[in-house]
Amino acid sequence: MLAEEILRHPARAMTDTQRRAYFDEGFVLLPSFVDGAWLATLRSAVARFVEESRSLTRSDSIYDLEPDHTAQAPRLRRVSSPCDHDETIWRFLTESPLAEALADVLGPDVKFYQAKLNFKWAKGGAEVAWHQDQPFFPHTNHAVLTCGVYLNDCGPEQGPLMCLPGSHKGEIHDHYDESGTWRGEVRADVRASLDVGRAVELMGPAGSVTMHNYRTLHASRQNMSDEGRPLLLFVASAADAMPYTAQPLKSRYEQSIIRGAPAAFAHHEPGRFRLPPDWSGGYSSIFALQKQEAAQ
Ligand SMILES: O=C(O)CCC(=O)C(=O)O
Repeated sequence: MLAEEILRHPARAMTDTQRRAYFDEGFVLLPSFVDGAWLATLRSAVARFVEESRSLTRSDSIYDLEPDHTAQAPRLRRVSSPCDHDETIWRFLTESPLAEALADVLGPDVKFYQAKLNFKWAKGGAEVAWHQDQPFFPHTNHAVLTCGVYLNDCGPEQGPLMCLPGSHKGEIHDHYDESGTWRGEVRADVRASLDVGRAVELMGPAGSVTMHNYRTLHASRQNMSDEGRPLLLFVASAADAMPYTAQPLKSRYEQSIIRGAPAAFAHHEPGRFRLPPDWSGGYSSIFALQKQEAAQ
């Protein structure tokens, strides 16, 4: 679905200014969007994941661990497909006002693609290098976005998500290096050409929501502060956007309709872009991919 068609539907949860900002800049921040009750529910789910992870000594298809993770001091980098492992997270996505906000920028028919929970622990939580999401999961049209829910307050020292305004209207960059190895980030020459001084840090109190289009260039710094930065991420699309490649983060909810109805027609936008590696066997996380750790 194209922006003009989406905007013809009345707003449900966002203001028209916020919807316009998403389409013009390629991202938007919804400060304090999630209410206290939902936030408490999500934090309980996160605490359960952290408890579960204590017994692990290596990453697996669900839990991606930082190298210094221990039972006494758990350091999870990511939980893949958290909705599949805690039903309160799926209920949050489908029953809270977040689903209405997704419809505001994706159109009335909204489809789930994937979910993950990125921790970015205090004192060293890993950085995420500049990248676009489209090269990871190209779709037939560009009505695809990632939305993030900050579960703690997030300021500049916690490594907030940063987006480059307008970059969703520019080039889709190669995320392979010169030798053809997947890097999961833009090449050094592209990185050097980015005007990162214009990047906007998306920060706010716990419960603030970020949304960025899958073509928007984004990154986040290491978290060297004393506070963790758990960020619950959902990727969703218009129902008529079809993925070209296999889903690396397996989920029983893949392609489930969150709002509205399934598409009767696929919508294609023209373009030629490189396909990601074959991840039909799955992968652990962007952190592991950018650091070139062995696939799990
Ligand atoms: O956690 C973050 O700061 C960014 C995550 C991200 O960009 C991703 O997982 O694709």
